[in-house]
Amino acid sequence: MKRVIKLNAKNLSLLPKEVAIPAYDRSKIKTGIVHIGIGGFHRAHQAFYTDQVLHRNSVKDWGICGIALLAGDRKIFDTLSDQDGLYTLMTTEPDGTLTARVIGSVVEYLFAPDNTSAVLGKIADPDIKIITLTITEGGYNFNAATGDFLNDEPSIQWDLKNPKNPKTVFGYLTQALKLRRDRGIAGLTIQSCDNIQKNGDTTRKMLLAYIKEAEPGLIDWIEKNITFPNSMVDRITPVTTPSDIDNLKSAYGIEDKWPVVCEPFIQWVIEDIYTNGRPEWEYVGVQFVTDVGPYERMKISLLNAGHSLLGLPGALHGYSYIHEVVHDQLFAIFLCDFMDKEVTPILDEVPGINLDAYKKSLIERFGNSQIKDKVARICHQSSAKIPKFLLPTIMEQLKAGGPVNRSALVIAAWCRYSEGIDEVGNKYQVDDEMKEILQEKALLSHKDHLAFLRIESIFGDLINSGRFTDTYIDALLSLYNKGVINCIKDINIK
Ligand code: CS2
Repeated sequence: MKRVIKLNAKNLSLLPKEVAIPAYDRSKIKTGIVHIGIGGFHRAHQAFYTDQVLHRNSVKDWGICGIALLAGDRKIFDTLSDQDGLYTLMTTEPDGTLTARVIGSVVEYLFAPDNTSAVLGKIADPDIKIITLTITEGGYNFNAATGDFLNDEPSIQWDLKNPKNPKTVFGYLTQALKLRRDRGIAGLTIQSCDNIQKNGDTTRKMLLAYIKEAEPGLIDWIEKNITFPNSMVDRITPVTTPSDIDNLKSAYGIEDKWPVVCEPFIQWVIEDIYTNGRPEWEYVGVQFVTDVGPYERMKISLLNAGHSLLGLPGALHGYSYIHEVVHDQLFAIFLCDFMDKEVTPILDEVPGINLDAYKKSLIERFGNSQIKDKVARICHQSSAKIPKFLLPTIMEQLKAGGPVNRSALVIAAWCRYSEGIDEVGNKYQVDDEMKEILQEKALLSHKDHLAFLRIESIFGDLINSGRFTDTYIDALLSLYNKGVINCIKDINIK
């Protein structure tokens, strides 16, 4: 039986040699970045890149303070507190080779619901030069169809009425930036790391829309002192399971309450418009470019939409994992045809990227059976994802007169999925902010076939495209009558 060592700063030197540990003195690292939304993805991606930067001699200014913003985030805060901010990143190659590395870049952590003033003080601290965000696609709080900020959301209304005691990222940023301005502290960079096209522009637009209501006098200062780079982020990071925790213990003797599991692949492409300095991430593989647009579009419309294309129909068929779906030849062909025929024609050239090789690599990445990415993770919050991942492709293809039948089948599968029961008869929870309306309209769709598409805050005026609604109704009726496998077989021979 292996000796088991609890992960914390004091025990680092006791860990087995094959596990890389921070080789820098963490006590000398100053916090320069505040990250809001310290979940698995941030810990697999930005914190990993930053950990590598901190290994470079003389870099001391770019430690991360991780903010757990929501009441439900207490567990990650407790884990980080218990482990001195340390956690293990477990990367698994398709052949099963596991690499474990302890990441040290998260040097501070705060739980916002218990410590609002500390969070505001931290963001206003002159040492903080960058605020990064992973607040999920839904966290930007806009109407998918119009792009307008949703002022009526109860949490936004709360923040408007209780500015000193905010709950949302918008309320926090507004108060903290006001402190910075009032204290004469320099501006900073606010950087979204979520899967939204033009994620920086979107963050700026939504924050300014909130500030217009909450603190209009601050707008001018923000415009002059804050930049919002766009970026494309990529690394498949499944939800950590109890068996991942056990594997880490049995393979390396490390007791870590919340390690992160991810694929080997990683990519980050960023628009280089920082207003107050940044880490030299380019030395550890990050790409800085002047126009991120083509990279974002490529990634979101191929990888993220590709995930939904496997996830929603795959779940209906009763699959549990993404690799199982893509190992099914029928689904693999369906995905390849979607990428080639519906997405590729609307993509711009992406500098330095061979699209054929990129698409091939996606099939391999989705097929990595070692990372055990659940279809449930992909289907979760589809109402926040589909409008960003798939609807832009549909709208462009409708404009261009191009094919939309594979995309329409994905939307029809989403409708059918929202009933909460798969084709094998298994019931599941539809885990979505909009689940009531999704479920209601999905059930109604058996009689009124366009009911689901009439959810305007998701689909906008898509309902007015006769070409789309005809294709969609065909797909939905075929799903009801023949099941998902036969629909995919039919579409694959077209
Ligand atoms: C996934 C993403 O949530 C989803 O539906 O497509 O989390 C995806 O795994 C990441 O964006 C990969 O970079």
